[in-house]
Amino acid sequence: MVAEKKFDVVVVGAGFGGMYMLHKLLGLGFNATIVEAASGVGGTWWWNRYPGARCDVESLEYSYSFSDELQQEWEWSQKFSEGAEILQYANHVADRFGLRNHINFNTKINSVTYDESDHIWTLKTLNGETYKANYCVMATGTLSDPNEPKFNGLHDYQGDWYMTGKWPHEGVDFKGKTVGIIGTGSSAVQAIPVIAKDAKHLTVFQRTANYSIPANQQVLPPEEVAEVKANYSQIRQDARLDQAGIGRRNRAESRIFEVSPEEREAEFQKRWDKGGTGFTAAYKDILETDEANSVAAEFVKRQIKKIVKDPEVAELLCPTNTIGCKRLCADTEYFETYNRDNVNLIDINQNPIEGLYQKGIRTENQDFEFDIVIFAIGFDAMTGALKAMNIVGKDGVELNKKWEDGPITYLGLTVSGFPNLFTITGPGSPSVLSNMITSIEQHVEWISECINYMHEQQKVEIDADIQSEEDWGEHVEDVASATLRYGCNSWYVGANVPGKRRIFMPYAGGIPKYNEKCDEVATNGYKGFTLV
Ligand code: N01
Repeated sequence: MVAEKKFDVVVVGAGFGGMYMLHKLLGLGFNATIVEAASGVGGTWWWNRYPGARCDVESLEYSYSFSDELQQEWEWSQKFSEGAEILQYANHVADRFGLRNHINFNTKINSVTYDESDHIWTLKTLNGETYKANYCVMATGTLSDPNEPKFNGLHDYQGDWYMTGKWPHEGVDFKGKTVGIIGTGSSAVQAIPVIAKDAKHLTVFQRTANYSIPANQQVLPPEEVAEVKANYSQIRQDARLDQAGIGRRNRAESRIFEVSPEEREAEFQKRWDKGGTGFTAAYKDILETDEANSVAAEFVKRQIKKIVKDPEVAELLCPTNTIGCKRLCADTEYFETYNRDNVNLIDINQNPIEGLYQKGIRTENQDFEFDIVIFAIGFDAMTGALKAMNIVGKDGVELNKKWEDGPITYLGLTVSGFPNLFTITGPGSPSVLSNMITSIEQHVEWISECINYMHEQQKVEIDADIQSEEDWGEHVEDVASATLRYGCNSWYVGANVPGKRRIFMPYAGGIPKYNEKCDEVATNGYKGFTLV
């Protein structure tokens, strides 16, 4: 019989959200713990160890700001950090702030139930343990529930297969191997150039061509690091005032047709050469109007055609949707890779995949033999990890049932009927449309202040009002529908998961407006919530 463990707060997940949440709660004197399914910290970076994995937000900004000592002492080596370096940083944070002893690794939650008589959440784990807590914080990540491949014949396939989102920690040796990869999203765009260099042959199966901007990866110049470190506090403040939570983003004030064609060509070229996803911030209206968007999109397509030597392959690689509608990728020699003799591209719209067979992938027109197949097919984004935990709130209402028609939240932080439970970067918050760490820090600070307020005021339950939740849901929908992101079949709207209700999940109104609303709610005694 395993004893029950009782805490003030149980945090689920030891990624960047969970670790800062734990640090904050311990600092306030709460009895808090983390439960984590993995055997180490780092969340997304613990799982996504595919070749080429790196962050598309610059290292100097994709890092915690809460401790000046930490940001001054940590040395990032490259402009965009590799996954392994981010994982080292996560481990450093866990050790530096003494978090490790408060984390229960290899502990996967499979039910979370609220008892309204004593206002206690009960979390049960797969290995039969029970945790009880007054508050529960879900720091379970937004892209943490990878889509399992559901292709016909997968079990007949006798080669090795891997998912980018659950990459083996010992690595995969591609030398001398024939490899097939399904998917051309951010994960594949990063993995393909690296795998192509090692493999005997690589075949890429593309359903939708993707826009990608070169990362222009480089070793961080010491003078840039010194300048950022000298101005960190201003940069971090600016990040909280930037739409996407990036302090040094050069966001243009003008609209695209206010400048001459020569001027915008030069601006796009400058941003292409600089590298990274700041490309779509060149003009205010790129994500607002089709006309503006197509000018930016055409620039990128011209670059693809300049890079890729085979005109047919180049044409296939040119996206047909609006730029920025799906998450923009940042790459290192992605398009150049298609000039290699050992790489070919299959358009599965013309030649659909029927499934796998003993030796590889079978399409309508051809059988492909592979030693290794890689599924880079994305995630059940934003809701997958939460739904997998079987969360049951007041009156026995299941979160999965409540969210059947799409996730609805108050501020992306709470769900009505699920009191004392918070989500970090949940649906309805800027989350994946922002620098995740900027958003995580704001959420953690809001949640810890809220829990502290509850404690000081001797309150035992906080629950979002249904009306506030509905109003927020409408607002999230309104701001999303005003952007071009609303229109295409992206994981932002759940279109990549068959049967998932189409709803724009992140908050597209930008960080400043969002933070202002959160602050207003808190300073008005948690307006829109009922406190018991
Ligand atoms: O997943 P994706 P991802 N048959 O969903 C295709 C973050 N991230 O893991 O577009 C054939 O973007 C699918 O095709 P389509 C980042 O936010 C960040 O690559 O649906 N193909 C698509 O091409 C990113 O956006 C970094 O038509 C199928 C691909 O698989 C998010 O994670 C690095 C298919 C999936 O692309 C997800 O990226 C990596 C099927 N049945 C990831 N199902 C950073 O740099 C899906 N596809 C921080």
